[in-house]
Amino acid sequence: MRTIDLRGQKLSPAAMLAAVPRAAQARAEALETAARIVDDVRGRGEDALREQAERFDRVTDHAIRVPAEHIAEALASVDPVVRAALEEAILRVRQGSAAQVPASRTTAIGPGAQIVQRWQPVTRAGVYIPGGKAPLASSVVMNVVPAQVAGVTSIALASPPQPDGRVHPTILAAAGLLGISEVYAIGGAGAIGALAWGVAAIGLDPVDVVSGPGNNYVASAKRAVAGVVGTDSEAGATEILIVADAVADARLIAADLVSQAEHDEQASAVLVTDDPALAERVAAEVEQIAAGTKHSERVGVSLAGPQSAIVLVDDRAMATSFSNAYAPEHLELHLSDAEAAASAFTSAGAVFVGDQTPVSLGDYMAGSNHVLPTGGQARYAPGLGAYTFLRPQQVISYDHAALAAVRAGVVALANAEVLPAHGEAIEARFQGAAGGATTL
Ligand code: HSO
Ligand code: ZN
Repeated sequence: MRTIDLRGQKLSPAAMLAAVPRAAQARAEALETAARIVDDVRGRGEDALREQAERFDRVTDHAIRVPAEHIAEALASVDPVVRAALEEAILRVRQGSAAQVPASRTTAIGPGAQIVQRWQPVTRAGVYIPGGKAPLASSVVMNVVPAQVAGVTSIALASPPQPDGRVHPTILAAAGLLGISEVYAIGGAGAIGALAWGVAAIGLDPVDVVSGPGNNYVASAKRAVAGVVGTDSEAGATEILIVADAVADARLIAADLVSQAEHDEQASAVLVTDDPALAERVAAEVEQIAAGTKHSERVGVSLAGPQSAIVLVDDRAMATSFSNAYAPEHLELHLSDAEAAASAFTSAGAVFVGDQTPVSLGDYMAGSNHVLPTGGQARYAPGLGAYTFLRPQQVISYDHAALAAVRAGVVALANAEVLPAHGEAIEARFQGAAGGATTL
C-alpha cells in the first residue's frame, strides 16, 4: 500500500478526495449497455432473459422461476451451522431494522385542523442478490428483512443462475428461512429490468422498489429504471476507511483493510492516521496478511491500486475532515476515545466504533445493514433500511370551522396566482348547506 503524506497541507475537501480517487468505473459504457439490456427485457420478456442467460451466465433451458422444490432442497441440505448463523443474523437485523420504522405522528395545526404523518410500505419489492465473485447469502437477509419489517407483503428475489442453472443453494436456503417463495434465476442488469417492468410469460409482476447490491451494470440498470420504480442507493465496490491514533493495534487494522479488499479488485482500503509509526506497522502487517490470504491476488490488486492508501494527516481534526470529505461506505474508528469521537464523523454509510467492532461483524451479524452507499454517495444517501420500502405520507383533515379560519388566506393566494377556481372550491363550502358535515 502506498503512503500519502498530507501533513502540513491546507487542503479543500475536493483536494483531499483527489489524493485517493476511487477506482475508475467505465460508467458511460455500462449505462448504455445496461439500458439496452433493460429495454430488451421490457420489449421481449422471457426471450430476452433466456438469451442473456446464455450469453452472460452460460446456461440454457434453466427454470427461470425457481421451483419450490429447489428452495426446499436447499433448506434441507444447508450446513446446520450456517443455518443457525443465518437465523441469528435474521433476528439481529430484524431488531436493527425495527428502529428504522418511524411511528406515525399527529400534529394539531389549530383547532379542528390536523396532519397525520404516516409511513406506508410499498406493496411489492424486488431484491437482487449478486452471485458472481461470492454468493452473498447474507445479502438476502440484509435486503429481505428490512422489507418485511417495513410491512411489504409481496417480495420477489432475483439472483443469477450458477453453471447448473440454479440459484446458489445458500442464497435459496436464506430465502427459504425468510419465507420467500418467489425466486427467479436471473442475473445482472436483466434482473433489474425484469423486476421493474415485470415479465408476464413467467408470472413476474412488476415491483415498486428494487433493492440490492451489484456490479457496475446492476447499478447502471437501476439508473435506467429510475422513474419506473424506486431504488436503493448504489452499493458498488466495497470501501473501508479506518481512522486510527497511536494506541491502535496495527494487526487488527491490517486484517480489516484486507477483509474488505477481498471483495473486489476495485475495492478501496484507506487508513488515515496522524501517527507515522502506526502507519509503518500497518503497511508491514498488510503485506504479510495479504500474501497469505485466500484471495491474495484480488486483495493485492485492490491494495496496490490508487484507490487504496495510508494517509498521514496532522491531527484528529484533519483526519475527521478527510473522512467526511471521502464519505466512505464503511468507517472504522480505532481511537482511544472512539465513542466520543464518533459524532464528528458525519459522512459514512456506517460507522464502526472501537477495535472490537470490525466491518466483517457488520457484514453478517451486528444487526446493522451491510448494503451501504459507495463512491462518496454517503454524503447524501443512506444505506438500505426499512425506510427504503416506506413512503412518508401526510393525511390532512380540517373541519368547517378550521377551514373558515383560513378561508380568506387561501382565496387571496389563489387570486394572486390567477387560479380563481382554487378559491372558488373553498368558497363552495360556505354557500348553501355545504358546510360542516364532517368533524374531527
Ligand atoms: N462488505 C460487503 C457486504 C458483504 N460482505 C457481504 C460479506 N458478505 C458490503 O460492502
Ligand atoms: Zn464484506
